[in-house]
Amino acid sequence: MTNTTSTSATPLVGIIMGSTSDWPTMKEAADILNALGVPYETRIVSAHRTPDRLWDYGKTAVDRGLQVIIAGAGGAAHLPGMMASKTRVPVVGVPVQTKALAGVDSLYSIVQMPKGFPVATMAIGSAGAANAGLMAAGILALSDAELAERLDNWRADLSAAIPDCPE
Ligand code: RP5
Repeated sequence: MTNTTSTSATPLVGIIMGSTSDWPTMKEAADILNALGVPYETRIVSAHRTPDRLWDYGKTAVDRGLQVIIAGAGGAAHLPGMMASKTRVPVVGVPVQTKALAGVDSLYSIVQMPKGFPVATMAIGSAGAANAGLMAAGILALSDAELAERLDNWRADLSAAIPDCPE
């Protein structure tokens, strides 16, 4: 999982997470980017366990061509905010659901950033991770007409799949 890309193209999105235990959640973001043909990479980067890795990742993000960073973490979830402090690349934060506090701890750790260093914070858990993928795709689609069309089609397909009645 440390060097996954959806294509051989240079990654435009970095999906980072604090632990391998976050991957089942963060895979939802990867699945969306795969479906939309957006090149990405995945990395384990922990604010607490691998702080030097976090610093290096943030320091090199612009030069490596990353356009969006999706950062997921649970509990004392400092990864998205610390990454936002280290790079101007937009950071989308995903609060991973925890057992002890159901992810409210993760949400509060990510969402209340001080003025000057934003993190676009998604919903707790897998819906948030999928939406992070869609948010990243939407940002990239602003300057990529073909991706914009794929995203519009994805949204239309989702709408068309919603039934009129519950049964
Ligand atoms: C956080 O601690 C990770 O993002 C993960 O959500 C949580 C638990 O990590 P593990 O103990 O499962 O590795 O840093």
